[in-house]
Parts: sequence; structure tokens; C-alpha cells
Amino acid sequence: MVDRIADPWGPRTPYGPGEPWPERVDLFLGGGLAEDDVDGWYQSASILHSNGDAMDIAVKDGRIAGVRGRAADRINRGRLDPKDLYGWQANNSPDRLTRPLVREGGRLVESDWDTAMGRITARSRELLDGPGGWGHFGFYTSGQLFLEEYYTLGVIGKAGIGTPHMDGNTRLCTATAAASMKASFGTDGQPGSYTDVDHCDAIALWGHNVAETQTVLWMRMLDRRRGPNPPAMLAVDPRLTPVAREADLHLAVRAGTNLALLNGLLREIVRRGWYDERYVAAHTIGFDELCRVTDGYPPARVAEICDVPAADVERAAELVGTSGRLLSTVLQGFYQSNQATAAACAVNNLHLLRGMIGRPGAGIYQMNGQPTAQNARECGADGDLPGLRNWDNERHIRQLAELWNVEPDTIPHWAPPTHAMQIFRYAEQGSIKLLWISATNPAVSLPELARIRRILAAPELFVVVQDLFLTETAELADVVLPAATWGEKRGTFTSVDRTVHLSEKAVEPPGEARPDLDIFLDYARRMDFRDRDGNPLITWRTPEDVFEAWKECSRGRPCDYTGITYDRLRGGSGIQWPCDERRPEGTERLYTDGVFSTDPDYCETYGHDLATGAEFTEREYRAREPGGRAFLHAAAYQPSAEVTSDEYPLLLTTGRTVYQFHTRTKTGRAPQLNDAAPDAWIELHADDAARYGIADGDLVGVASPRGAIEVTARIGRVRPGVVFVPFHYGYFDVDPAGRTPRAANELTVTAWDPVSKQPLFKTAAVRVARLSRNGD
Ligand SMILES: Nc1nc2c(c(=O)[nH]1)N[C@H]1C(S)=C(S)[C@@H](COP(=O)(O)OP(=O)(O)OC[C@H]3O[C@@H](n4cnc5c(=O)[nH]c(N)nc54)[C@H](O)[C@@H]3O)O[C@H]1N2
Ligand SMILES: Nc1nc2c(c(=O)[nH]1)N[C@H]1C(S)=C(S)[C@@H](COP(=O)(O)OP(=O)(O)OC[C@H]3O[C@@H](n4cnc5c(=O)[nH]c(N)nc54)[C@H](O)[C@@H]3O)O[C@H]1N2
Ligand SMILES: [Mo]
Repeated sequence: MVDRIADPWGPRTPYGPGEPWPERVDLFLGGGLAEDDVDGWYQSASILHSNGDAMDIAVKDGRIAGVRGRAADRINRGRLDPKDLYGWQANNSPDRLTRPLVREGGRLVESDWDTAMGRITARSRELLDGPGGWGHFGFYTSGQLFLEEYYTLGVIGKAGIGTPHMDGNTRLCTATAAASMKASFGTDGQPGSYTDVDHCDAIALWGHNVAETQTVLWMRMLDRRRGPNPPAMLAVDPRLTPVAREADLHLAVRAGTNLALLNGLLREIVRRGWYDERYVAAHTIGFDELCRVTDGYPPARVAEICDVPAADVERAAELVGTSGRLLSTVLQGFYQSNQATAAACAVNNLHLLRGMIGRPGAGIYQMNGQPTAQNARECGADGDLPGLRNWDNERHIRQLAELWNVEPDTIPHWAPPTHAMQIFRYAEQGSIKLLWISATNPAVSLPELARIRRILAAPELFVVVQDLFLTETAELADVVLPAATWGEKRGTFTSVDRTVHLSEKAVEPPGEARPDLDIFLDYARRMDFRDRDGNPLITWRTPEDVFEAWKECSRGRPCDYTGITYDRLRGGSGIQWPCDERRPEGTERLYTDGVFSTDPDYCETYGHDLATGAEFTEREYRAREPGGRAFLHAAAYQPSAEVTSDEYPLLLTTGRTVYQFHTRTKTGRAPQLNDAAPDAWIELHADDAARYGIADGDLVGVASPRGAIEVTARIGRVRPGVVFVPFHYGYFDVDPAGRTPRAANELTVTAWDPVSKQPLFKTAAVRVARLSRNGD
């Protein structure tokens, strides 16, 4: 067995353009088991990133014992990444929550389901029946539950309680992906397909460290790079990531300057005539305005703003401007950075200008991060409406009201759904009095943690936390509900390229832990939510019942699931939505005919001004007569919300390592992964390190206007003036007495993109100082 800690990508299987990606089946079994020793295999896919790596779960003596990649699946053809291979061990961790906890005399004590749910229901009833009603409820969910769970939660929130205050941690993750696709194409929905890697002749990675974060997708790219006629590669990232090292051209831009770069590239493409005039005329609106805005970004100006050589800007323009089949991927280096939506839309502009959309190899991945982020968006558990409907479109609201048999006015639609950062602000100000947090750990993952802890700890706020472990967030809860997770419950979820997978229940959850679906259904039953005829609002019992109900909600919408059944998802490969009567095998690429989802009766948004976030009305939108054309959006570059100063002279950016997942509740409990990256660090450029007298391995204090942390120095891997800290490390496995702060989010700033409302985790100002020498 290869050591996938030392070599996360495993051996190469090179292939040429247009050829199928060869199979390679990866396997890891714990406890020295062989494949023949396994009692049973259960179909699933990875829950530790958005790629959708299909796998079978091995069961031995009623416990998960390993995983094996599924060769038949279109996504990974058998491959698994280090987290896929080792992460399942967290399921078996002895410190799983097995009973509900309730706060008594200031302490969390073990309880039973009746008591815990009774407390939640009592508080809910009191609030809902009192003055202010639905306004006191906030739901903060995840990108890691199943489709069936989100849809149920969405119906509870929107038709049961009627609150607009529901969002997911997807706000931190893929809100910009959704916002940019809505803005450019009319609705959410990834235009491309992973098979675009098989066909492309250039790959541009915009703020995406795919090698460490969608590791199997990177294997596919590497296999093309090692085969005949390999694609060229461009990386835009302030750090020297594995992607940047592999790329033919690396633009190590100053963090927070993406839009200036893109404006410059678009200008070159227009000026050099590398755009597709016919496509632009037939299928887009906004070309003249785009030219007017981007004209102000000649290479020399871009070079100055981004601090990269002007010649490299021109080379990058040529690489993306002259390729025959360009594939772009966009992720957190854009989404969590300055002017996120405008920058992500600029990548869409690039593809629209060049007609690089809707055909093999010409793909855009406005990526997801979390495994089920796509479903949170589709099902309306995250500040979108179910079925990618438009909150501002009365007809869309009426469709939902019919489906759920409630009055249209029950469904909140007088303002956009409340985004996560605003939900926490309402909790801070006291208008939200009950905050239900499921499958996310905001006490580590939200910006400005001292503030988040203060909000969650306030006695006036009743906090429910639904998790597998006693996380930093759960420790602050009033009621903690023990959840079952992947492998212990059934459900579906959808990868970046719209591939739907079924995940089977392989084992029983530990102790009294329950699937999140059962918890939500129990709440609905206890709250006795009714439809307008007085019948129970929610009648389904099983995941498959919910899936069937969801299919009706998705009918006729971009994410049409009506042609998919649980049975069709069993045995072979996942299926790409839309999948319906007309397209029973699913749909590989969207917009193949150049007709976009921008019809006013169909689109998911009436749009925003990208610079200010101001919303357009239906009337304004109609006046533009999009008629199925895509929007070219233009915006001028503006500096970030927080820039460096004498006091805080360095730019902090944050992100991930290949070995850890988020706040490490799972990967921190898998020995191979934990040992590979057990503690936090800071990356500094050698020049900056020398200036502050810092050597490799020294303990460094990092401070921002909001907090301070202590982490170990790693010299190199990042451009001058920028430092990087991984955000994975809270304090759950640090000596609780010591609790030296090391979470990147002690430092980050409470600020967000005006359109997507995604927080700016990638730009804050900090100062550094050596605390002690390596080994002292
Ligand atoms: N191993 C691992 N894989 C994961 C996850 C994980 O936690 N661990 N999480 C999953 C999730 S939910 C997500 S969202 C994805 C995230 O996947 P990625 O977006 O690939 O991960 P990040 O490390 O957050 O950010 C990517 C890169 O952005 C760069 N960057 C920072 N600031 C800027 C900037 O201003 N401009 C540009 N161009 N680049 C910048 C960083 O240096 C970093 O290398 O990963 C998914 N996969
Ligand atoms: N500074 C900085 N901060 C960031 C980022 C960054 O790049 N930099 N990235 C942001 C991004 S993109 C993301 S996605 C977030 C991630 O941030 P979080 O969502 O807070 O991170 P996780 O550790 O994945 O938290 C998921 C929680 O759900 C629990 N869980 C897992 N499965 C289940 C289940 O089936 N049911 C239930 N009930 N619970 C379950 C886990 O134990 C864990 O506690 O962090 C964001 N924060
Ligand atoms: Mo994410």
C-alpha cells in the first residue's frame, strides 16, 4: 500500500486529450484487514470536500473498517484522497456524543431526548406565540448534511416558522459561486463537467489550491499533464502551492487584488482580438460597458496593483486568450477575498467573451468546497429558496405555497433571506433569541472569534448545537443534540459538477445519536406545524420519502431531479442534474446552445450592482431584456476593507492543508492525518522573516486589531508582504488549561462581499513578532 501521507496524489495514470480517464482503485482498511475479511460494502461518496469521490464503505463486526474507491463512477474512477482514505476513523472515535446534553446550573449535563427536545420546543413555542414571533428564530446550518435534511429544514423554517433568518456555513464557502453564476447566467448551476479536464488544452486556477483541496480532481489534471498534448496551466495565488509549482505560469498576486488582474486580462483579450465577436453579439449583454471599465487596466497598472511583472500579465492573457479549450476553476482565493463576486464574474466574463462555455473542454467550475454545499443552495437551507427560485418573484413564491399547501405570505419573501453574518449580528443585538446550529463549528470557523464566543455565550441567546462531538461551539450551547453522520444514515448529495450520489447507511450510530433528518422531523412533530387545511405540514418519514417530495419541488427548475430515483443511483455511477423525462441520463454540460437562464420568469435573481450590492427590481431587470443572453458584469477595482498600516504591516491570508478538514473534528481524530499536520503555523517570505528576525521553527506571535495567536514559523511558500495561517486549529485537543490561542480566526475581520455576503477570510492586516527561538 502506498503511503498517501507522503504522496497524497499516488501514482500517475497518464492519458491524452479526449481519452477516458483510466481507472485506479484506491483502498484503505484499518486493523490489518484484507478485502476478503470485510462483512459488507455500502455505497457512498466522500463527505470531506465537494469533489464527490465515490467509494464503498467496508463494514466489519458492525463498525466501519475502511473504504474503497468506486471504479465505475464518473467522478473519480476509483481514486481516493488522503482524507477519503483515513477520515472515516473519526466515526469510531470513543468521544462521539452519544446522549443529548442540557445546561444545568451553568454546566452541560447528560440528559435524554425527551428532555432536550422538550426544552427546545418549549422555548420555540414561547417565542413563536409571543410578540415578534418568527423574528426571534435563527438557523445556521451546513454544507455537510444531506439533501433530504436540508429540504426538511428549509420547509420547517420557511413554511413552519416562517423566518427569513436561515443560512448555512455555505455563506463562508460557496455563496460567491452561487452569486456569480446567478449574476452571469441567471441561476446557480455549474456550467461545466469534470470531463472537461479530459478535453481542455489550458487550465486556469483562480485562487484555487486544487492539489490540496480537491485532490482527486488534481490527479485528473496531473494525469493529463503527464500524457500526450498536455494542457497549459496558469495559477493565480499569492502562495507557492503545489498547483503554483506545477503551473507553466504562476502569478503570485498581492492578496485582495484579483479584480484588477482580471480586468487587465479582459482588456488584453479584447484589444488583441482574442474574443469571439459572434458569440458575444448573440449570447451576451454588457460588452460596451465591460470594455469601458476594463480599459483602465493596462498591464503596467495591473502590475503595480497586483505586484507582479507586467510581462507576466501579458503572458497570462495570451495563455487564457489563445487556448482552444479553456477550463477555469475558481475558489476561495477569489470567493473569500476582496470584491469576491465581481472577481468571480470576471472569470465568467472571460469565458463568455471567448465563447468558452457549454462544449467539451471549455468549462467553468465556480467551485463548491463542502461536500453538500450544492444541496444546501438547491434546497433553500442557506439563504436561497428551494429549487433555485427567486425570493423576489411572486410566481415562484406561489409555486412553493402550492407545493406545501400554505399561504404565500407565510413564506418569507419581503426581503432577501438573512445572510449568516447578519444572523450573528441579530443574535448579538438580541433580536434573535434562539439560534439552532447544525453541523458547523462557528466558534472556530467564523471571523473575529472573540466576538463570536461572546455572542454564543450570552445568557439571553438560547443556543442549540447538533454535532458529533463536543466542539468549541457545542461547549457554549444550551442544548447539545448528538447526531449520526455519514455511514450511519442514508441520503443523497451533489458534487461540484452536478453529479448526484446516494450514500447508504452502513452501520448504526453510536449510543442514542440520531440522523439529523430524524431530529428535524421530531421537532416538526413536536411543534405541530400545520398546512392551510390543518393537516400536518410535513408527512414524510424516511429519506426516500423526502427525496420524492423534493423531486416535485425541483420540477421544471434548473436542478430538475425528477428523473432520478434512489434505485437509479445504486450500483453504477452518480447522475448529473438536470435529469428528467427529456434527459433521463442526466446532463453533462449546461448552456450548450448558448441560451442562459436569464429569462425574468425563470431567473434566480434580478441582480445587483456589483460594486455596492444594491439590488435591482424586477422592472429594472425586465427593461434590460436579457432574453436568454448572459450578463457581462464590469466593476472597477477597489482596495480591500482592511489594508496594511505601520502598526499592522503584513497582509494575512488563511486557508487549508491537504491533511486537515476545517476545524478538524474528523481529521483530527484520524491518526495518520492528525500526525501529518498536528498544529498550526505561519508561512512568511524569507525577506519578511529576516526583517523580523524570525527563523524556521520559531514561535511567532501574530496580532491583528482583533486578537492574537501563537504559532510556529515556516519560511517560504508565500509572496513578500503576505503571511498565511491555516484556519483548522481550534483548541479542542490543546491542553484545556493552557488554551494558547492559535485559530486564524482570532485575527480575521468582520467584513463581507457586498453581493454574495461572503466574509473576507483572505485579507486582514497583522503584525508579527518572535516569541521564542526554535526549541527554546
Ligand atoms: N484538505 C482539505 N480539502 C478541502 C477542505 C479542507 O478543509 N481541507 N475544505 C473544502 C472546502 S469547504 C473548501 S471551501 C475548499 C477550499 O479550497 P481552496 O479554495 O483551494 O482552499 P484555500 O486554502 O482556502 O484557498 C485557496 C488558495 O487561495 C489563496 N489565496 C489567498 N488569498 C488570495 C487572493 O487574494 N487571491 C488569490 N488569487 N488567491 C488567494 C491561498 O493562498 C490558497 O492557496 O476545500 C475543500 N477541500
Ligand atoms: N480563516 C478562515 N476561516 C474559514 C475559512 C478559511 O479559508 N479561512 N473557510 C471557511 C469555509 S470555506 C468553510 S466551509 C467553513 C467550515 O467551517 P465549519 O463548518 O465550522 O467546519 P467543520 O469543522 O467542517 O464543522 C462541521 C461540524 O459539523 C459536524 N458534523 C459533521 N458531520 C455531521 C453530521 O452529519 N451531522 C451533524 N449534525 N454534524 C456533523 C462536525 O463534527 C463539525 O463540528 O470555514 C470557513 N472559515
Ligand atoms: Mo468551504
